[in-house]
Amino acid sequence: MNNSAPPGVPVVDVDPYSDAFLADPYPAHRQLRDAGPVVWIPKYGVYAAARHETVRAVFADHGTFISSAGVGLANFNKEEPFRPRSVILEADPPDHTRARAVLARILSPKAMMQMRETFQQEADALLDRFVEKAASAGTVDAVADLAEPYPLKVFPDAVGLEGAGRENLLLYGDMIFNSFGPRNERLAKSAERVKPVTEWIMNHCQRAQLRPGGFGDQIYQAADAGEITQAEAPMLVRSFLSAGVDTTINGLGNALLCLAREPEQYEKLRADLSLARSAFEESLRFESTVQTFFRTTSRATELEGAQLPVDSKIVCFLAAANRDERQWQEPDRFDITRRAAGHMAFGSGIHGCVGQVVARLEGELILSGLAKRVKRLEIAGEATRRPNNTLRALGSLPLRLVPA
Ligand code: OVM
Repeated sequence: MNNSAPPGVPVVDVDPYSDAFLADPYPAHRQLRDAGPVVWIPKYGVYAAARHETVRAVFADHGTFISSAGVGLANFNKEEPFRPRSVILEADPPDHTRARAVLARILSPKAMMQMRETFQQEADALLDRFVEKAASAGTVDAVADLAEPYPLKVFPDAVGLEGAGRENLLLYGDMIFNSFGPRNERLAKSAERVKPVTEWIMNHCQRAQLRPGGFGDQIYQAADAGEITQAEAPMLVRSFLSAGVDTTINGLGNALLCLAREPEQYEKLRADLSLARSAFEESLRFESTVQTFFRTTSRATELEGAQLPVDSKIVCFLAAANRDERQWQEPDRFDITRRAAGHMAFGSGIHGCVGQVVARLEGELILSGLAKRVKRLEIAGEATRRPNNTLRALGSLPLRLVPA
C-alpha cells in the first residue's frame, strides 16, 4: 500500500473502521469535511470525499470514477475479488447499463405500485403482532420484532424465495457489507460461517428455486429475451439477495431509533400520517444505512484542485455528505418536515440505488402503520449497534409502546 501523502492533499489520520469511529462517526466526518474537499487517509492509502458536492461530483463522473475495480477498499485491478463481481454494483457501462435496465424495470414505480397492497397487508399484520407483544410482554425489540421480520418477509416473498432458511440472508448481507472494508477482525468473524451461507445463497439464485412471476423469475425472463446473458441472470438474483434485506432492515431500525429519541418529531408524524415518507427520508439522511462506497480512478484526474493518479481508490462518505453544513441547514437536527431530497444515502448517478422505490415503500408503510397504532415510543433500554464495516446497523432497540 502506498501510504505517503500526495502533495497538496490534506492528511486526515482517522480509521473509519475502528470501533470508536463506527460507534460515533459524526465528529470524524466533520473533521474529514473541514480538512478539504479531497483528503488523504494514510492508514489505508486512499483518498476520501466527505462533502456533499464532492461526493456528488465523484458519482456523476462514472467514466473517471469507476466501479468495476470494486466499490470497497480492495482494488480488483490488484487483488482478486473476494466473490465473483456483482454484474451491476461492480460494473461499468456498457455491461452495467443492460443489467441496470432489467432491475430498474422489475423495481419500477409502476411495478411497485402493484406490490403495494401485499406490502401493506404484511405491514399491518406484523404491526398488530408487534403492538400485542408489547402489551403482553411489556417491552419489545424494535429490531428483532419489527425492523428485521418485515423486510425479511416482504422482499424475499417478492423475489419468489421459499420461506425456509431466510436467516442466511442476514448472515450473507452482514458479510457482504463487511467485505467492502479492510480484511479486519470484523470481516473475519462474519466470514466464519460463509461457506454454507454462500452455498445456500447461490443455490437460491437458480431459476428452479424461484416462484414463477416473482422478481427473480423476471430476471430469467429478461435473459430469455436476450436483454442479459443466461450467466448474468443468477448473478442479478444474487444482487437482490445481497442488497435487498440488510439495507432496509437497518434503514427501518435507524428510522425507529430517530423517532423514539425525538418524541416531538414522532408527535408530528402522528398528527399527519402523510409525513411518513418524508420521515423515512430524513432518517436516511440523518443515519445513512450505507456509510461509505469507494470508486477507483480509470485515469489521472483533477478533483476540486487535488491531482489523483490513475488507479487511485477514493472513499465517499455518504453519511458525512448527508450532514454537510455546506448543503443542509442545521444538519445535526432530525426534522421530518425538512426536504431531505438530494441526500446521498442511496448514492446518486447511474449507480444510485435501484431498489429505492422498494425501500421507501417499506419505510412509509411501517412508519405510518406504527404512528396509527402507537401514541408514544418509550426507550426501555440502551439501543445497541451491530458494528459493520459499511452499514450503520442496529443490534437491538428495546421499546415500551403506549397504545393510541
Ligand atoms: C450486489 C450488491 C451487493 C451489496 C450492495 C449492493 C448497495 C449491491 O451484489 O449487486 O448495493
